[in-house]
Amino acid sequence: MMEKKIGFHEYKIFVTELVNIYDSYLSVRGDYNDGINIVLLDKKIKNIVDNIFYVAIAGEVKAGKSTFINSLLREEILPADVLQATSSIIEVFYSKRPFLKITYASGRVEEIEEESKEIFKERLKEVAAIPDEYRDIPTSVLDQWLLDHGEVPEVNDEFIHYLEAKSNLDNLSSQIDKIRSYLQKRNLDNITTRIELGYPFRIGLENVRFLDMPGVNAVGGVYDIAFSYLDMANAILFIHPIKPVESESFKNFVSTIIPKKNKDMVFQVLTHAVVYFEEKDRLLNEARRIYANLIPPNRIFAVDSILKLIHEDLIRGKKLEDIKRDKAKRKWVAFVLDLADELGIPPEKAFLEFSGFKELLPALENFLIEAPILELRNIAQTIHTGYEELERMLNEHLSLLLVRQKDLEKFEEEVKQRIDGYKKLQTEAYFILEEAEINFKGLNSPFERALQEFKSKYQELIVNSRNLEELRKHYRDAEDELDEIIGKSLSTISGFFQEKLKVLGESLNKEYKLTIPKIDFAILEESTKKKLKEKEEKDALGRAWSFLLPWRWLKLKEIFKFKKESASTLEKKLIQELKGTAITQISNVLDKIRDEIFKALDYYKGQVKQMLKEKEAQIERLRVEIKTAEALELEILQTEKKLTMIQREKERLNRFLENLNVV
Ligand SMILES: Nc1nc2c(ncn2[C@@H]2O[C@H](COP(=O)(O)OP(=O)(O)OP(=O)(O)O)[C@@H](O)[C@H]2O)c(=O)[nH]1
Ligand SMILES: [Mg+2]
Repeated sequence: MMEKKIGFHEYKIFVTELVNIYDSYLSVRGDYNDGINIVLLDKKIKNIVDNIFYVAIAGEVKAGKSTFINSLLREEILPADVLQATSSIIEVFYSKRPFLKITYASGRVEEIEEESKEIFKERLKEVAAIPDEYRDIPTSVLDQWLLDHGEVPEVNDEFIHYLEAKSNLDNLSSQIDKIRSYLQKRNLDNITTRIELGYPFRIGLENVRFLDMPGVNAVGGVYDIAFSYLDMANAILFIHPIKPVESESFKNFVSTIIPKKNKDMVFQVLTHAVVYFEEKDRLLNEARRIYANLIPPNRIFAVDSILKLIHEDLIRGKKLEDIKRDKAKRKWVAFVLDLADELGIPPEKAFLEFSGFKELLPALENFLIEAPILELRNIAQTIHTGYEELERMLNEHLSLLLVRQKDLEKFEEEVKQRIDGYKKLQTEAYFILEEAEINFKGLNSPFERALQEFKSKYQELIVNSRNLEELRKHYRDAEDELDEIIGKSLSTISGFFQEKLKVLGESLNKEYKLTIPKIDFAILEESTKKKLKEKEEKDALGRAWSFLLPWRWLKLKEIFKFKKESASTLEKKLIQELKGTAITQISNVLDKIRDEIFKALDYYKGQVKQMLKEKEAQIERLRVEIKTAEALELEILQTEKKLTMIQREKERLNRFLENLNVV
């Protein structure tokens, strides 16, 4: 759909323009009811303006995630090292005021403000990195235990057995002292739950939050929280060294960790490209071929973060000999300069050129704004609909005013005609409401059938799940499919009303010159959907979901009692239990959703009744209002002026939509 690549810069210009368009619309519209739900439209505009894009940077331990973010952000601010590993998720984003905010499990918040980047980096190293001596024990499992139980466990055989089962590590009994010493040091007051780093980065990505994730195969697995972050991400960049290009962890990541609906958000970024400079193109092509069934080729990139950082150093006027003092860079400075010379590329351009970021960045920006651009288009179209409705209303009003000015008798006649039309409208609308009731509430309604089908499909999938991963995936897919069903049902309902009202409107207009106002169904649909979604998350699904988190399985006390059994027996027992819960939860959620859809139907019905009332009042007003000739003339002039303004604004909107359409 996108022909020209546009980025955040252009996107921001579109947003500003739309906000202007919206402000004019509000003032032109005044108190007229054009059927547009202004409260919701307002919310949409706010969302667009405050929209934050989350970009999750995932990958194996030491893949180069932190270095990659640093090079994107043009600051060496996240600790990156051959030794120290990132163990907590760090949110990094643009902020005029530099600050580092650390939230601990105890609720304590530590904030460091207005400090230099070195101080932030040091503090991050202290709180977000696993000390070297503990790298071979499952620290994240231990932390999770402390988070869940709030007390230090007794480190005995049982506990070691538990750790081994959870982390897939063997021989932890030889590490008993280390585990004890680690647990001694950890408590809720030094386990971090959130780390936010705001800094005045020299980039135009003010609305983006980068998430530096711990390695996916970090010892002992991933924290619960990592999954929530992956779920809310707008793009997920999986970082992997370019060699070896074949990666089990990437396949695993895409097929078991990422829920279906987020699969289209994954990029693969192959790092360390300069190290294999000669083979880079071949390796990139190979990756595109190997992963063809997982990810489209235009979402795989080869980059070198170190080269990008050297490029940034040069831009800041750092001298080559100073850059070379950095061990990670030294080798590559000479290498690239040599290569640039050989290929006849100016040395100041070479580092960026070979870094691969020139290709990656525009692609990422373009991808991130694709969805919001659609939203801009929707909003613009809604405003356009509003204007058309206003135009219709004002034209009708104007024509009546003109008749009244010329011929009072004819005016009375026309008003009478409309009142007859209104009576007819009332009866017809009543039939429409009746029909809606039968269509959408019956046992045989398509909506009810979809719910029943959904139920049996997922019951079967859940019963047949062979392990926790499968169970988790089915459950997550069920949530997404439910979204689809809700969406479809709502649009069927609004489609029904829209069509009926359109047909009715046309016949009334012909016979009685009566125009009936439009109802903004699209925007209603979305708000109902959102409402349902929030409910869902807060209610049963949300709770069931955290209950299902597989890496929490041994937390269940009654299951922990069977500690003498093998891990696989335990897992089987747990799966049985979870399956039962999942099925009950799905049933409960379906009942709730049915209720909500019925409420939505009632809401639509309310809107139709409201429209009838307004129309009645409008005609009544027209009839009883006595106007002097001057007042009449003034009103005619004002109405004409308003119509010209609408014309101009509509043209502006059309230009806006045209410009959007070329991107
Ligand atoms: N040449 C080269 N070296 C890189 C590149 N990316 C990372 N490195 C080096 O690889 C090492 C690990 O990089 P990090 O950024 O710490 O990796 P990480 O994925 O954040 O590691 P953890 O947080 O520990 O899991 C560092 O020594 C980096 O200098 C790259 O693109 N090219
Ligand atoms: Mg890191």
